[in-house]
Amino acid sequence: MSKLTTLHEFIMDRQSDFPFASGELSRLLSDIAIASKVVSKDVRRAGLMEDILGAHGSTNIQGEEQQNLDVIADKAFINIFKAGGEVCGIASEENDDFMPFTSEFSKKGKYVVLFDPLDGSSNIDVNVSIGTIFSIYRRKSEVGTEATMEDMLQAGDDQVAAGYVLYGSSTMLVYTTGKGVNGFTLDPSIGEFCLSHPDMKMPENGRIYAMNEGNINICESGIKEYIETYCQQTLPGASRPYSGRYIGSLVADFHRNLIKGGIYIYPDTTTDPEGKLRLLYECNPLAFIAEQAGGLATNGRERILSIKPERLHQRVSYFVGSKTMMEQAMSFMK
Ligand code: AHM
Ligand code: MG
Repeated sequence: MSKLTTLHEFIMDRQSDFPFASGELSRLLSDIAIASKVVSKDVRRAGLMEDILGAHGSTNIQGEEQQNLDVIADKAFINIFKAGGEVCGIASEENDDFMPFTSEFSKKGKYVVLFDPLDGSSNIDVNVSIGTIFSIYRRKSEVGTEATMEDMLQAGDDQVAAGYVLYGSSTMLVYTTGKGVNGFTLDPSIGEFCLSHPDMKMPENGRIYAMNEGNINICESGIKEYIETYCQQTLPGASRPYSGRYIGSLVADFHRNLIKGGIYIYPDTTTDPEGKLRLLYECNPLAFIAEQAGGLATNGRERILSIKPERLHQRVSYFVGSKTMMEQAMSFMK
């Protein structure tokens, strides 16, 4: 049996990909892996612990009810970023404002992290896959000072790394630093993420579409036309229409489509006129991974990664998936 490559070994091997790298990004990625193991441990015993499941009794900036696990995950990541010294500030889906770290130690950090600590909150209490999504940028402000809003509002194209952790049938960490996408599975017996999915590529075409179809009549009519034309017909050469699969956890829907090929659609609707998903915490990191794996991500018209963010909690219409399916879907957008 060949020796497994641990995430830590892999990160160290790849450090030389970055000229003049001083190891901070490597340490930051390792810190993310550690925090995600802490969260994974809590997710795995959630049903047994009263203080882990259920509502926290608070709402976040978007007016959504926070779950205990949202808050636990948020704290786990923030604590490790504060302790690590590579990060000068963060922005999280669960916090109203961005958080500059005020210690002299953290002010020397070169990076900011924007993240959704626990995506798919509505699935926590029903034992369905959930995840963490993160996005790393080099700061714009001067090292040694406090992080600024400008550090946070960078276009997705400026990401230096992005990834997600999926707490599914196993716990997986998938990330990119702009040189391909690699996936690691947590081996609980040794407590290590091990390389299980090297150089991930999204199939160029697929047969799975993921959308909350309850919204089909309150979104742009082109989406209904695309789904009726391509997804719900038996196309020439096929034996049946595409399969509709919607988990309601973006990370899980995205991960399945990354492996099997597919398209995920969350458009703006009359009730959510800007869309539901957040550009900075959800859409940009997964768009970076999708493009690195050969897929596409748009808001229906333009590349997600080219959008210059204006607000921290900005929402966008989101289409992400296999290249051919994305091109077909985009051709229906007026
Ligand atoms: P969350 O970050 O509060 O969990 O919201 C994001 C989630 C996505 O994971 C998922 O794809 C979507 O919201 C589901 O929304 P809906 O229930 O409207 O289909
Ligand atoms: Mg989310």
